[in-house]
Parts: sequence; C-alpha cells; structure tokens
Amino acid sequence: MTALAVPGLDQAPTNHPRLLSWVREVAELTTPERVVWCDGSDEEWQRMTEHLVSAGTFVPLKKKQNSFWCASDPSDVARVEERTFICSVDPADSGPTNNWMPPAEMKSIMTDLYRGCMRGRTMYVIPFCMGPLDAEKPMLGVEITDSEYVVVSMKIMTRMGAKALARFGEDADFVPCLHSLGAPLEPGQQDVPWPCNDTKYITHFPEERMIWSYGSGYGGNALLGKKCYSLRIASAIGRDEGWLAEHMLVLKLTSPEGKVHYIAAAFPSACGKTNLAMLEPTIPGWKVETLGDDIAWMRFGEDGRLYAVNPENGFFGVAPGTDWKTNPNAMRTIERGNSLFTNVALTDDGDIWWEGMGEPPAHLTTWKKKDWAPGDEELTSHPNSRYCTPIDQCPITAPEWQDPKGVPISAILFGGRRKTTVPLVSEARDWQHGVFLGATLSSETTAAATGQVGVVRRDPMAMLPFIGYHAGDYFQHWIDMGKRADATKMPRVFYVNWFRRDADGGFLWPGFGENSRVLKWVIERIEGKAAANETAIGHVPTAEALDLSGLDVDPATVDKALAVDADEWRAEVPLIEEWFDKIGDKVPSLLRDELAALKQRLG
Ligand code: GTP
Ligand code: SPV
Ligand code: MN
Repeated sequence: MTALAVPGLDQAPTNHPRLLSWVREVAELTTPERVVWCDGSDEEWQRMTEHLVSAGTFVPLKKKQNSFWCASDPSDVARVEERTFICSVDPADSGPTNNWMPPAEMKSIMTDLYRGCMRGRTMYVIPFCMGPLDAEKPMLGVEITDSEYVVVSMKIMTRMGAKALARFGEDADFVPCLHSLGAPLEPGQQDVPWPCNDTKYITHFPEERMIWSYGSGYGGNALLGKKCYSLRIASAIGRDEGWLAEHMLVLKLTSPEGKVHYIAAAFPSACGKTNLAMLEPTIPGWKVETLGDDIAWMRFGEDGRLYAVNPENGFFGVAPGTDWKTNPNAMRTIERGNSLFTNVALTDDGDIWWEGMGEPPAHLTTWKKKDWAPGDEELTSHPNSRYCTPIDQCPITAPEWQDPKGVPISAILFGGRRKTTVPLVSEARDWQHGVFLGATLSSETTAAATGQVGVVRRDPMAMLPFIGYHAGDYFQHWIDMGKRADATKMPRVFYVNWFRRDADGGFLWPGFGENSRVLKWVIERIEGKAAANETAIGHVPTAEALDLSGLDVDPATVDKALAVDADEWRAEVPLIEEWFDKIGDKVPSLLRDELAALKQRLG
C-alpha cells in the first residue's frame, strides 16, 4: 500500500476491509484534497448546503424552509443515453438496445479520465441503502463523489450515512459506485457554480455489480443509487435471483367499500408516473395513497403473489406541469420544505415557478439565469427541471411504504405517450399477452433524456434505457416469472394511454385525477365486475363500464379515446416486427406467437 496522506482517509467510521481498500484505491487514483465520510446528519446537510450557497450553486428559498434553487450547466440537464454503457464481459449479455464496450477497454479509458480528476476537491464517501434498512438482506451501495450537490440529493433520495453504514458490518456485500464531475481545480482556480465535463460516461459492469460515472452532475447520471443501481444493476441481479427491478410507481387504491388493491405502473420517463402515484381521485369514495413514484422491485412472497418495494426515499419529479390543479399532493410535499429545485425559475421574493403553475409573476430569473417577463418566448424552466423532495413529506404516503416485505400487486399498468392508435385503456388476455404488450410498448421521447423530443420509439416496459442486460433475455425473464407462479396469483396486466389526441391536437382524455376512473375499471375487472369488449388488441371497456358520472367531457370524445382502429393497428405491426428483428434471435418464441396472433386478429 502506498502511504498516501490524504486528510480524512484514515478517519473511516468502518472496519469493512473491502470498503476501506476501495476508498483508498479511488483516493490514490483521483487525488482529492481531502476525504469526507458522510454520516447523513442534519449538521452535515447544513454544512453542505452552506458550502453550495457560498459556491454560488444554491440560492436559499425565502418562501420554502430549508429549500434551495439551483441551475445546472445548460449542457448538463438530463440523462445521456448515448453515453450510457452496459459493459458485460460478453456483448451478447448487453444486447442491441445498450451501448457496449469490453470492460477492460472501458476501465482503461475511464481510469485515465479519473486520474487526478478530484484534484482541489473533496472526495465524499456515501454509504447508502436502497430499500428499507431493516430488510433481511439490505441492498447496500457506496457512492464516492466529488459533488456536494450529489451528497445532499442522496440524503433525500436514499437512506444514507451512518444508518446505512451500520448495516455493512465487516463483510456485507455492496455495489461500488464511483462518480466524478471530471472538473479538477488547479491551485487558485475559481470554481464554477455547476462543474461538469463535456466528456461523459455512465458505465455499468453488471458481472462485478459496479458503476462508474464521469462528467455529469445531474439526476440519473450522478445519483447512482437511482437508475444505475436500482434499475440497470438491480435488473441483472433480479434476472439471476428470480425477481424484477422495474421503472414503476406503486400506489395503494382503496375502494368506497374499503377494499385495498396495490397497483404498479410502468410509463417511460416524463409520462406520468409521479402524477398517477399521487393522484386525487375525482370519483367519490375512492382513495389513493403513494408508495413510490419511479422504481419498484418485485419479488414473490410466500403466498405466491408478487410483492413490490420502492427502493427510494425521495421523489425526483418533473417540475413543469406540476400544479395545485394537476398534482396537489406534490405541491403539498414541496411546501413542507427540505427540497431542492433544479433548473426551474426563481421568483424575486425567493420562491420557485415553472410552466404550468398558472399566472407567472411580473419578473423571474430563468433556469439560464436570465431576466424574464410575461410574454417572453423563452421557457422559464427546462422541460426536464426537477424537484427533489422526501417521500415521507407527502401527505398521502401509505404507512406501509417502508415494509421490507413489500405490498402485493394486483395489477400492472403499462403506458406510453401516444397521440394516436393506443386506446385509453385495454386489458391483456393473460400474463403472456401482458408481457407482449409491455415488450412492444411505444412512446414519444421526452426531455428526460438528451436528444430529439416527440419521436415514437419502442420502450419495452418503459425500461429501454434501463435494462442492464439483453432485452430478449429480459422478455424471457418476464415470461418465466409468470410460469413460476400460480397464474391466478399474478398481477393482471393493462395498457393505458393518457395522451391520445384529437385532430386539433387537444387531449381526448382529461387525465390526472380523472385517471381514477380508469383505475376503478381496472379493479372492477380484477373483481369480475366490469364489462369489456374483446378487440384485436385486448379487452376494452364497454361504453357503460367506465364510470363517467360527473365528468365534464362529451361521451363521444371518450369513445374516441377508447377506440381501437384496425387500420392504425395494422400500421403498427411493421413497427413491432422491426423492433423484434432488432432484438433478434433472443425474442422469446411465445412473443413471436403473440405477434402472429395479433396480425391474424387484425385480418
Ligand atoms: P420521470 O420522473 O421522468 O420518470 O417521469 P414520470 O413518469 O414520473 O412523469 P410525471 O408524472 O412527472 O409527468 C410528466 C409530465 O406529464 C408532466 O408534465 C405532467 O404534467 C404530465 N402528465 C402526467 N399525467 C398526465 C395525464 O394524465 N395527462 C396529461 N395530459 N399529462 C400528464
Ligand atoms: C427518468 O428519467 O426516468 C427520471 C429522472 O426519473 S433521472 O433520475 O434522471 O433518471
Ligand atoms: Mn423515471
């Protein structure tokens, strides 16, 4: 061992040999000025936020206690899918939907980038746990980062610090997550508010269960417990161990009779998970409570049902469009303070504002730190601007959200953002057909990832950017999950689309709280109480089966939202064929059979 005198390196609050040697190794490579072991305390939060304020990264909000406004570098605003890699040993384990490079080659490139990359900065060591701390086998990780923004965000989004480290003992397994902004500071060099690097890599080594990230400070690129660990690495662990790591919200729905169902739903990024998870039903007597808004881990319970756990501790929600009318529970959550707001607008009296919040004030500072007045063309907030806020501040968080057993899932909803073709809701015939619906899910791209917005692409199970292995193997894993269980105990599968439009471009369905009407039909289907028409693509509610009482929408418009147009679906078939051809030989034959059956039904 080289005797490297980095202050703090030897003040480790652990005896875990593997953790200690990895931290030393990273410090020797990245040469930070000091090492800080994060304990997750309120004093630490205080210290970090004060540092971020004095660095010009954070502006404290006068109108929300213990909350901060922050603007990223304009180039560092979303996940970078083209810079995201699954470096499995065999390229066939990464598959055609992921970028791949041999692990040794990637490590060599990134080791060169990491060499000296923390010069002049502090290296933080963040022990964290995804999912409940009292799980039988807690899912541990350690993120090493040179970003204070990451430290404070991880405090909201994960269980971190001393309470997580307490579960490490001396030999617990953990996922090493190395993150650097790639912005060393030379002596005397003035720091910028949002350091980052034009060169970015978001890299996963699934066999080693390891994550290396470089160059970005934002969201899923930098908070490595989120998409990198809880989806890409966890999906590979789930394949090996027989469970599912999914891009899903989890909600609890209670009927007027007091019957409880838990529902999980997979929609691509910026397609409505957070909003559905916090929904306020417009139909009397129904109640929604939240367990999670982005990620679900689902394992079989002893009773053969699928149980979901939310691995996260906070919401990293899309800000624009969030309002007292659309999502009052998100508004109530952030009103309680202790939140971070990135790339939204700042008001002169020290509050936040974004598109969709109603009337703007007479003057704003935009996310690009420019003056703005009503009438200005430019957006005040980046479309992927986000609030970061603790789950337990949400007034409708279900009390059982921390139960390590999870909650039994009655229904899985797949959904996307489609202007045409896909009806408001349909039900799969069975599990296998449900897997087909998920595997062929399509959606228009959004601002949650860099690149073009509004382009229809296949996004299987809303996991296209997050499957940590070959998509064909992933489909097979989904099919196998259904075979492992008693079919009657598997969740029923539905396909929804809140975003279908009329010829004038208006939404055919009002969405948000009115989506409770669809949830009601889903539950009534499960309970054998609601009628449906059998169509080529699945079971669609009859005109009478969807509760429209009190809904201020022309029933003819709802009919259009529910319509299954054979011509539109016939046009969809070649796109599905193209998609399966892209996945190649590993598309399960049962899914090819489903496609053939669909073609036949469409005539
Ligand atoms: P990620 O956090 O990126 O995974 O996104 P998400 O799936 O949680 O999406 P979110 O709920 O934040 O919604 C994204 C955008 O869609 C917001 O601007 C919402 O206002 C809008 N949206 C959500 N639900 C509906 C709906 O039912 N109808 C319509 N028209 N828009 C919706
Ligand atoms: C998503 O893009 O699906 C998000 C935001 O939830 S991020 O954390 O950047 O992945
Ligand atoms: Mn997401």
